[in-house]
Amino acid sequence: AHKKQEVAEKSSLIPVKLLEKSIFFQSEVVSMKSYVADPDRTGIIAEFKRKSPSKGVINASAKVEATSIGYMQAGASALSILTDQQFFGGNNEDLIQARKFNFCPILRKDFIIEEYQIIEAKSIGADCILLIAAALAPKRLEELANFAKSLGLEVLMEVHDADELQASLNDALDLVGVNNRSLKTFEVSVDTSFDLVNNIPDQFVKISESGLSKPETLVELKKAGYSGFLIGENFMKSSRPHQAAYN
Ligand code: IGP
Repeated sequence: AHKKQEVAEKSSLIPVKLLEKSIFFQSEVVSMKSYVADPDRTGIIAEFKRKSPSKGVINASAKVEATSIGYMQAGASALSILTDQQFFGGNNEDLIQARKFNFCPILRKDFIIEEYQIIEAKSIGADCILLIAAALAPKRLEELANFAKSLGLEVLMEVHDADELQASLNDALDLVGVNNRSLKTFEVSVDTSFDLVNNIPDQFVKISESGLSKPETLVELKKAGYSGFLIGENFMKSSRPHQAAYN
């Protein structure tokens, strides 16, 4: 409690005490791990993002309510909502809206580096947070993962290569995502997922992230051991993202 207080006092953000009063903070988390690993579901984590550093504006007019409901009706297992404003054009209100209209696991997609953001994630209705191995020292990543677990949230760790994976794996994680998009060149290669799958212990639910569009690729990834598929741009570039999700 002390630590949380310190974080809040350092910032000009909403005090932790208020965040903790949110109805979402008090509600039970929906398990991303079990929804994504459920063989009777598709494993697709459908993402809402308006723009990205690699593509610029993808869709400026899509509404988060219709899109998120449509994604779930089309058979997604879970939602990923960008809350980063600067690079992805998202905000916390998007996640709150998605939460109000859907009973399903929701991933808060953002660059999380401190405890405050994790408390905030829970207060806006997220069930799972993203921790990016490339952005955090392994010890710090584990500390943040344990903090998230202490609030009942699940944790998805994202890696780009075998070194990150080896350095940062820890028991507090629930899901491990392999990002097919290089952070440095923005180039996408699904081979990254195929190369790393056997380095991920089976206790973690395995997710392949980015650049996915073909059903055949998902079938191959599933055979290789992935249960989750994070798809954004391929849906969002359509004027009706949720209809794209049906195809
Ligand atoms: C989705 P795509 O290529 O389907 O739009 O990718 C998702 O993997 C991507 O948005 C993403 C991301 C991230 C965004 C993966 N890791 C970290 C922001 C931060």
